[in-house]
Amino acid sequence: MATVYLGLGTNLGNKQENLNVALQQIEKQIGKPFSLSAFYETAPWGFHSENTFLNAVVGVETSLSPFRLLQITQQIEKESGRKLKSVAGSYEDRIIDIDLLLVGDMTVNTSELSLPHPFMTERLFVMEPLAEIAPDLVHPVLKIPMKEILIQLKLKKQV
Ligand code: PH2
Ligand code: MG
Ligand code: MG
Repeated sequence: MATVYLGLGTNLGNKQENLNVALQQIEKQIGKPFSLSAFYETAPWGFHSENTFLNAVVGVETSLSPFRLLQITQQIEKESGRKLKSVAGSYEDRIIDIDLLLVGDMTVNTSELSLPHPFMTERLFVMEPLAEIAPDLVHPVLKIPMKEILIQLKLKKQV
């Protein structure tokens, strides 16, 4: 079994509902969440859009492999009606995005999947909910607890 943290984001339609539908599917297809953050309203990061995001992080225990998890989360995105994946490095509005942040302390570096998520420590919309539910969880590569990474990120954003 591995402890998995998934990042959820939506900035189209009924965002609350989109997160709830994704969470139901995660419970059905991956495992029962042991922890769920609050839903955070956040400004679009890395692209321009008039639609603010609702972001959350959920923790799940599962024996599924990282690649199986990727397949399942992409299938849930598709079934929720997500049309566009980011093309050539530019982001798009989306009904639901489910990102694999951490799968235990596994590291994966392939073209389809990188673990830990390579940008998670740069993004307040990930680190805020993650540090809420797992403040003492140590990042498997940086070896720093999430609450510390969040403090450092907030300081960096002030500069
Ligand atoms: N996801 C992105 C790019 N930018 N900004 C916010 N606020 N929330 C997101 O979930 C998000 C984003 C890429 O997936
Ligand atoms: Mg994403
Ligand atoms: Mg994604």
